[in-house]
Amino acid sequence: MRTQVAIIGAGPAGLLLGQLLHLYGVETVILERKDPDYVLARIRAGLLEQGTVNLMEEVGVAARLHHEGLVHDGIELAFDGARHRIDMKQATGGRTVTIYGQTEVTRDLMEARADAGLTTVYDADDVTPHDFDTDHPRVTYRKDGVTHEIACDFIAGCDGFHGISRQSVPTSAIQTYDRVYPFGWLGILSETPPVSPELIYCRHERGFALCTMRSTHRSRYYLQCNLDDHVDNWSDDRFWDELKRRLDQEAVDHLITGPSIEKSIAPLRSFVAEPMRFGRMFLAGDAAHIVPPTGAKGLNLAASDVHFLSQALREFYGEKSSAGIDAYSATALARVWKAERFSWWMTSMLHLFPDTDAFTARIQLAELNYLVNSQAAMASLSENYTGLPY
Ligand code: RFL
Ligand code: PHB
Repeated sequence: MRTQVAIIGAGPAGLLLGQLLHLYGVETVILERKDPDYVLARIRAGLLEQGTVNLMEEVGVAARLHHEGLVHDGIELAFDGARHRIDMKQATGGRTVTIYGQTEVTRDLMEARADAGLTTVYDADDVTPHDFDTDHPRVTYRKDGVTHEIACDFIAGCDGFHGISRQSVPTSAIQTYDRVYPFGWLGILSETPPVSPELIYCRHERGFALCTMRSTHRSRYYLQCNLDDHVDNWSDDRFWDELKRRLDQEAVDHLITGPSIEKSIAPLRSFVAEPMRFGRMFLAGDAAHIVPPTGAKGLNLAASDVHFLSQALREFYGEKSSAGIDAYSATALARVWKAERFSWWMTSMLHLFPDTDAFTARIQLAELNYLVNSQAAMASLSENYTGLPY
């Protein structure tokens, strides 16, 4: 088989790249290790920047997003027993974010790809990129015990943090930067109305908590937990009790609890691999970088990466110019590092660290107090949270 761009991974990065390239008349094949149901069952991100929404519009899959997504103008920060609203729309001159689950983004993109008759190989084993340091890269994979090969012009490694693409690069050609945080997030999904119409980010002496949602009748709550903790230690009752301890009284009074329909623990880390291009292979999304979820940037960075990459490839095929692909890594990384900084900052300000002594706790509170009382600080948070320009 031959294609122009072989995409490894059918997560949001790979699927969105596939639709953008299709729009620009570039052929793709996507190779995915898991089956479609597994990909759709991963409960992850929920908050989309305007730029991500725009890309969904560009590829013609935003109808359901506009119908079911919830547009949010602000967020709330809770600390010291009180809540403070940040009006991001006002602070940024009109920018907002949209609540729409990653599962729904993925579903819409998958359906569009199927409708367009584009090839996605699910359950592809041992996917391996080859010869990307030459003009004739290839990808091999096994399906039902038979080995296949795809010859291509380029490989897009959209296979997430544990994918094969980044691991195929010689260690001498790649530089990585990371920070592992000494805690995780325990998340639950419940078929209950959200406690408040907007997200509440809560700093508390017992640890961080976040109240978010998927719709007007489905809520998602997170609690900072120990890294060695396990979901089996957390009955629903224990989860709700701990959440109530961390929220302000008004929120506790409004909280509607119910049985969880999903419960999981995610570790938090910051990670960047440089560069994001190796000859004729590009990395995009979690394959190249990870952010702690506190800034809600992971999925949105995957979207901005594939925007830059699709523009570069469009230029390559349309105008026979390599300028875009030569600039891809630097262009993408400039935006990535700003989101890394923002996500690290939000995480540092809101979580309890093992070395959070009385002084550090006071500094965290002073920073939050400054933030909610300074137009300049709120504008800075808001422009980062709603998404820096592409
Ligand atoms: P994905 O989603 O991991 O998809 C990669 C795909 O590649 C496949 N794959 C392979 N395929 C073939 N061969 C191999 N060897 C392969 N290895 C892997 C995988 O099966 C998978 O289908 O990466 P992608 O596309 O880059 O998308 C990134 C996002 O999923 C991620 O950044 C976000 O979920 C992060 N995130 C959030 N991001 C936001 O923008 N807003 C949020 O509100 C937000 N909340 C979150 C989050 C992540 C969380 N967790 C669980 C880490 C909340 C949480 C709790
Ligand atoms: C989510 O809705 O899952 C979500 C929202 C905002 C975050 C992280 C996760 O910062």
